[in-house]
Amino acid sequence: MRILVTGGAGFVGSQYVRNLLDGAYQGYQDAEITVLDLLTYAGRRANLPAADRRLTFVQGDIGNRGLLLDLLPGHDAVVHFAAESHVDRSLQDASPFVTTNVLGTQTLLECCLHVGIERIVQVSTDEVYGSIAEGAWTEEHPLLPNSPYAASKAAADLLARAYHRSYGLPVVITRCTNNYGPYQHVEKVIPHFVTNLLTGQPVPLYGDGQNVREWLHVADHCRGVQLALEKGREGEIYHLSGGAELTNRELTAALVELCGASWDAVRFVADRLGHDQRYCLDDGKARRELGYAAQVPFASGLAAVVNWYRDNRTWWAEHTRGTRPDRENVGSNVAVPR
Ligand code: NAD
Ligand code: TDX
Repeated sequence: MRILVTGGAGFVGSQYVRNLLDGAYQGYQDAEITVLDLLTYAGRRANLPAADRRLTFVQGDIGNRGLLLDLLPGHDAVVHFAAESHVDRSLQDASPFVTTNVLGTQTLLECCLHVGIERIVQVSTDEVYGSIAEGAWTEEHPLLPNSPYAASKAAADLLARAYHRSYGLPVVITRCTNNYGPYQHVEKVIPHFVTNLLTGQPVPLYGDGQNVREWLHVADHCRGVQLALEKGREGEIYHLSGGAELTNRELTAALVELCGASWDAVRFVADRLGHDQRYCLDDGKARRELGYAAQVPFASGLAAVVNWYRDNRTWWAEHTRGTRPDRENVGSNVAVPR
């Protein structure tokens, strides 16, 4: 079995690759893995083992057709994580999101078709549905994305679906709720708040802090992606949810406590543009068809993640330089229209 993993040096992709190499997925212990990753600001080679005979690392762009046509032959499956992934950045400049998430995904799908790849997983997000005041989305809900990031992921999903319907490309789409875990870039809310709180800096809570997110441990997400790879029906969409719903205010209070900090560190700042109020997925289909169930309890999972950041300061010290607002500018990552 040979698997090509795009974006395998990022937060979720590297967890998936580490789990594959650790033997977490029965029957895949000997899988050969090719990671294709551009190593943007978000990806780091050091997120993966330095040397493993089963792992080949290629630095390159999913939008590079020539490279893909060289690399893909001989692979049985492609798991597609590569993306521009941060909503605030998409509000500042949407073009890299269209280039990578839309055009890059289309190039990848086209090349998979050309080469005859037998299995593709398109990793997507709950954000494609927009915002839901109550209840939970099923896979049939219309796509109503609100940020340029979410719109670019929705476009990628629709292209994947179209390549299945038009050409029979064997692709399965997964959509999951907010991930948390180790190796997440400090631009995202949990690492941002934890690293600020651990260093005595304020944390910027957008708007009134009442927006709700449903949290999923990254290892559970990756288990779901693997199940979709193994058992998902071609052309189908599967939701992977975590079940831990919190307002951002509740999340912040938990992080303040876990970091041994004080609520005085919390600053309410201008809201994110088009800020989605709430996301929530119904994952009944993945439970029934794939046997999916999130396993990591949120409270212990979150505490372990805080400890990971506490113990891995050199990892995030590098990230924080130049990639997030400094102390004086807390809240300046709230995008303003150009
Ligand atoms: P990330 O930003 O941490 O990692 C993205 C990786 O893709 C990086 O290693 C980056 O170098 C690479 N990359 C970017 N552009 C590329 C290109 N053109 N060619 C090759 N590689 C490129 O993102 P993440 O949080 O790990 O998210 C991974 C996937 O999971 C994304 O598709 C995202 O939409 C999806 N997702 C993430 C979450 C979450 O909470 N993190 C939730 C739902 C869905
Ligand atoms: O500084 C902050 N302050 C704040 O209040 C940041 C960075 C975020 N927030 C709020 C905005 C959101 O309501 O916290 C919530 C989570 O924000 P992000 O970490 O930016 O995640 P989100 O926008 O919900 O998107 C995430 O989940 C779905 C990932 O970044 C996406 O890649 C994924 O598709």
